[in-house]
Amino acid sequence: QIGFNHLCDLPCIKLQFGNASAVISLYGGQVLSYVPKAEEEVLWLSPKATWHNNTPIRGGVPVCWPWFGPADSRLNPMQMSLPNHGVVRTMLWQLTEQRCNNKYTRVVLAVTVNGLPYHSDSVTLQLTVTLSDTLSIDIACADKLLQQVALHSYFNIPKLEQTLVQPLPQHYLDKVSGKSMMGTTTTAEFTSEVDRIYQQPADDIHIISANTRVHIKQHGHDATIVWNPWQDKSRHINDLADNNYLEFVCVETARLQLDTAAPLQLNQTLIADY
Ligand code: TA6
Repeated sequence: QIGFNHLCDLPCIKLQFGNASAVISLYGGQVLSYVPKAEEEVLWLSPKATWHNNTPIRGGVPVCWPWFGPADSRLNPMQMSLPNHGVVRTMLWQLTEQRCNNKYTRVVLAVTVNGLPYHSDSVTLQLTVTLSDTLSIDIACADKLLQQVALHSYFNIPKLEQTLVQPLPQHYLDKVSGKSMMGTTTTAEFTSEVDRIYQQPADDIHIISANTRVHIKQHGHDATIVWNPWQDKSRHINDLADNNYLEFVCVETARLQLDTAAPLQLNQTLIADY
């Protein structure tokens, strides 16, 4: 089990369904833990994570909205200094609905954002977390403003050097070199820093590490991001301890295209096979 001692003052909701459980933080609207069976933690949470001083929680499933990474110039016309990955990671969300029956346990959280630099109205974003024999996370926004979204999931892995993410498109944008790349396989492996954006990936992706396998089903996405900071980058990240990079990979379900009129509706479902 992950230790929450360092986040003991964080307002959280715990979901239970049979032997499965999940923990969701109201700060960030962020799933922090998913245990499908006794003692098997699917998600990774940094032992140095904090939620004070406007810091996003490092780990679990952060919600990046309404931009991913630094804000695109269309989302930041005044060239203001804006936080990486949007504004809702450091906001307090409200619990708006809860439901429990013999098929699932579900909660709905919402956050209303005012004063985006390119949009004058207030906008509400809704997160639905459904725990059954899987963990399903839905993010939705009825407003048709320009927006990107990513579920920036951190997965707990037993052995980084034996971890594979597949299948992925061969073509990707490599954020480490800033170049567009054509790989030779449909698998991502981790032998140095990895920070890649894969466009138009499959709906089903697997993370295989030693004897564990997590199946990610995704909908409403147009990109998958795969990230591990490796040793050097980790040293510059305050809320990561030196060797923490060996314990996680991020595999993120995202909608990054701004030229779409479709309402925002993104889903990531996690199925663990341990
Ligand atoms: O999704 C990968 C990424 O955009 C990386 O470039 C890396 O910076 C990471 O997210 C973490 O960002 P954060 O703002 O949480 O430190």
